[in-house]
Amino acid sequence: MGYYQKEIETMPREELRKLQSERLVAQVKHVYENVPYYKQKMDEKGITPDDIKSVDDLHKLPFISKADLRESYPYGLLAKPLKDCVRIHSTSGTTGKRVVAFYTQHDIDLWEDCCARAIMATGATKEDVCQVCYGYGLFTGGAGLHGGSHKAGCLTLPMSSGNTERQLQFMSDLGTTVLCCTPSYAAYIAETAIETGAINNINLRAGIFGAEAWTEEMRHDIESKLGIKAYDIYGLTELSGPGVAFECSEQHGMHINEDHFIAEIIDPVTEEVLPYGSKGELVFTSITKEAFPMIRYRTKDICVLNAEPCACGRTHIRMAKPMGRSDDMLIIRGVNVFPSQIESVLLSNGMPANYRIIVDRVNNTDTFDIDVEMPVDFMSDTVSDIDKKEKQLVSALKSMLGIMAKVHLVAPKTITRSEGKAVRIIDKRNLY
Ligand code: DLL
Repeated sequence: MGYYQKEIETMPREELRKLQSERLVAQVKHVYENVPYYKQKMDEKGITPDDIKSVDDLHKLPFISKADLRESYPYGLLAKPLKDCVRIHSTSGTTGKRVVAFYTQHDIDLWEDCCARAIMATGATKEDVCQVCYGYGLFTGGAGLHGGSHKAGCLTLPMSSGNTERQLQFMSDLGTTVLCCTPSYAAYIAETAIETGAINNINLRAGIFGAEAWTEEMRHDIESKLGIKAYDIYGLTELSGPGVAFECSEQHGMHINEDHFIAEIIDPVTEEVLPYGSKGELVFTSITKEAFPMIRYRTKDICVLNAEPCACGRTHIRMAKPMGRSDDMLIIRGVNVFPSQIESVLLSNGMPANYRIIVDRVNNTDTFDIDVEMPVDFMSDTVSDIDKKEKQLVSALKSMLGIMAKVHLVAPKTITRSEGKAVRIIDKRNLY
């Protein structure tokens, strides 16, 4: 359904591999000749561009990490003269130096192609009205989906995030059919639409939600509240932005735009490359970027790759929903906890996706509290009913995580809503 670049998206695997190999060889030569930082890393490993003849040689190349990006900030990884660049974007990181990514016009063009593929995979055509409520500015979400929407020929509403009632007003007045925003903002929009009755005046058909980890339970919740099909989209600033991978109508993993990016899964500790189907850290190599190429970039996203054929006909491999970044993984009393596991338990127990995880350390022991907003109909419950419901959640969480959390059901509307990427963790242990 809805191909944008069908001959590429359905290219036979052998042909795709050949294309990847040609592009990889050229990309490696490009960085070796134009980026002293890459040259030095390759020299240290005793690798020259002549050693890279095809995708089979990818494993010989050194990795690059966020620390390398920070060390070389701002121009150290630039592979084109600054005068040939037309745009920068930057990560939303809150710690350390930001990462700044550079784009030539060619880079923007290819990035927008990737986003157009994602939009058209929802079945969108020129008849659609696409409302972009990702943030515009340094964040890549707004600009990426905006450019993709133009290429797909949709009528584009460049709303940016925030002012939810105005979003709903435009959605209803202009007949928006495709909504692009973070899943947490989509949940907020759905909540407001239901409360204000705006839900009865909107005509949404699909949503393209990404930029943060979200669960299948959250997908079903948003789909049923807004009456749409919700598609996942993945990407990161370092690689251009959204559109590195996107879901098709099968909604079973995101197709990686493999004509632009080669994906690997590695063991984050040993750095060994793992076979498809294994869980590990996602690593990407860009093969078409001019200004800011990434060779074996360690994303820190924990994920699984799937090379099984997809019923949609696309031949590009799929990545599962990332569980979250290894950075977001909490280690509580020695146990690994991902916020997405908590979200999954809460939603499958009928709770809304409004929660906050608070971790602290008292007398050398981790404390683990979860504030969860109760649905409005709980407000008439007795204290002992609420107590019982909290205990049920504690027990469901214990079976998923293996450790006890204290659950506090709090009044509706007491947890701040997110208009961009949700901040759900307060880890006070980091303060000591
Ligand atoms: O979040 C780009 C983007 C914008 C993607 C809009 C999708 C839609 P950054 O701010 O650099 O870029 O953050 C990248 O966000 O490494 C993941 O940890 C996380 N992330 C992005 N998409 C998803 C997703 C944009 N669909 C980081 N599921 C990545 C889970 C995601 N995590």
